[in-house]
Amino acid sequence: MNKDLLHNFERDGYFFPLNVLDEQATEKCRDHLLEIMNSQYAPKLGNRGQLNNLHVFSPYINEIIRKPEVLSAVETIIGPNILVWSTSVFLKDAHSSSFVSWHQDLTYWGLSTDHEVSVWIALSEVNEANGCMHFLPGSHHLGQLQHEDISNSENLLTRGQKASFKINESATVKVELKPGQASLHHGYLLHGSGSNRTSQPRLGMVITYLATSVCQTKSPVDYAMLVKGTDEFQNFKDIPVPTALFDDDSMNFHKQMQVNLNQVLYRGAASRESAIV
Ligand SMILES: O=C(O)CCC(=O)C(=O)O
Repeated sequence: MNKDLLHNFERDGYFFPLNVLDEQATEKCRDHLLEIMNSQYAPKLGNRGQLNNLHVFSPYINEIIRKPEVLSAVETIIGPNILVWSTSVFLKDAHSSSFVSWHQDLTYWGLSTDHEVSVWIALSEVNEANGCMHFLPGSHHLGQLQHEDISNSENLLTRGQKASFKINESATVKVELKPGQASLHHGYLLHGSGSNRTSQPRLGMVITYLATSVCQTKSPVDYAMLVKGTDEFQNFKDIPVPTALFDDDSMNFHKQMQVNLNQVLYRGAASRESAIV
């Protein structure tokens, strides 16, 4: 299985479906995310459609990012020494016109290399009708493409960034997933997603894993959490493992990380409209 995973990932820039959470864990994770989204802390964590770095203050999400089923797949792609750089929850409410423009993740992340992989876990049914992701197979081989920032309040991306590349829709792949299944994608893979035309919310959480050799080039400091192996490079400041949901220390740490991340993500942007402060 892992041989196929690596072969397909290198050829196409993605792999799915990967079964990572059973029914009980999926339900628990979804309920936990809803609890966070409906809490008094939600406005500090991002926008309604995208909440960031929940693993920093949630012991339960911290367990999810270490699931052996996930780490084994990640190890196949980036090797045994693994950091978590970020987590983001993407919610599309029922009948929501939120979308994600076609983009490559690595465009504004400031990371030194593409020794990374993002694992997107479905916490609801995810299909064409409710706005699943679409991938352009093989587009990771194009390397870094030019992007422009397009202001649109329905776009869930930080800067509204869109790749300046003509997408041949007929060559794209729909990433339809069952709850508890995941897709993996490369940081240069062109991807995007459309609106939710159904009466149920679409929910997913993406975890970005880095090889420990990667470093941040756009800021003197950046943060990550070691989840497997050893970190002989120490390129990132270590994120402490949270012990209680929303405790003051981890919420302060989250804030500090967010301020730093905004500086990286919005470098050179004309506007910081959607920056989280
Ligand atoms: O959830 C979505 O529709 C898009 C997520 C995305 O762009 C990503 O995980 O890189």
